[in-house]
Amino acid sequence: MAKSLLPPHKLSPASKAMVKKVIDFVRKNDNFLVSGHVRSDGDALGSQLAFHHLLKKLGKKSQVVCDQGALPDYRFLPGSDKVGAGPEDLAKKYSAVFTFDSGSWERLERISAALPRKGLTVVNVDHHASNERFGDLNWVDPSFSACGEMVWELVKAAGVKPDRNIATCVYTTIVTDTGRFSFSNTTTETHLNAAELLAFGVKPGEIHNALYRQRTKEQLAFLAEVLGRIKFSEDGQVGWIVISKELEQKTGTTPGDTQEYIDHVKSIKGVRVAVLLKETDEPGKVKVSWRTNAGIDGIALASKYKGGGHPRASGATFRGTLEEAERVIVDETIQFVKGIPA
Ligand SMILES: [Mn+2]
Repeated sequence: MAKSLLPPHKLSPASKAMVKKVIDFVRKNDNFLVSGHVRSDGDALGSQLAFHHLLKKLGKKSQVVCDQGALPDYRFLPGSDKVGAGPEDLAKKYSAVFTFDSGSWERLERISAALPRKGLTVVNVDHHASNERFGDLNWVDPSFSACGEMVWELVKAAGVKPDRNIATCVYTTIVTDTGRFSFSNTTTETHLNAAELLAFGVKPGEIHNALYRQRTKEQLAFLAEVLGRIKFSEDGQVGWIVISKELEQKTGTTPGDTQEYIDHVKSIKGVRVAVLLKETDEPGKVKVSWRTNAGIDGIALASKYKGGGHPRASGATFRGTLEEAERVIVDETIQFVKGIPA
């Protein structure tokens, strides 16, 4: 038989050992809370649901609860209709908590705030380089393009037969976290995993339509407003947008997932760092995101504000007004970029 031209999967020895540890842990316990970072995105929610489906196959009980629940964009995911949205949805007792795609315990926000961390066994599964290793078991591997790929490793190692539900959830994690296979985290491994998932009934076109072709006219009008407000540093190397509550009122819509806006800024020729500043519902709290070119460490920019993420995509919370945030963050970013040769 001809030798396969496909490269083999690569999994680090450390991750291989963690997969085994996590599966052993699952087998020894019974009732799990499955959670992820606040306002769970495609990767966080897809990971939680894929893992929930895996647990079901293993005969285990689990409940998925994340702060703000299943956001409208991801309600096509199998199982999303049963996702809890806050502390009021938590059951009384769990033998363990699994967190996915969350760099810190606090990023579960109202969920972690409502749970007694000390009395709970926490398993932390994540691919953020800035992860704080807050779990009793920590499987952190930034080489994965999506946290969902880590769940896929667990599925394969657990010896269950993957089904379309699991495959759809995992595929969604990859599509969303790689920017539809376009970001620098897209690897051979990413495509090998995607190919495997297709073999279990994933329909890429259907997932793409569910994720990117369900927009309302109001959302597009909002995007138009945002695009009209992009600002640039003098040398054009830093581009940014500010999303205020006032803009939401003016357009009568909410921005939803803001990843797209910042990606538009980053798509402009010459822009080495894109910044997004978004007023939150909490006064004095501004959400900041960065997207950077290779060689510019977004985690370094975010860590000053106790944020984190990935080198090319990071975020933090700024305490102050939106105007202060714009002045301070943009200036710091411009200074930071100046020090790094293109
Ligand atoms: Mn992720």
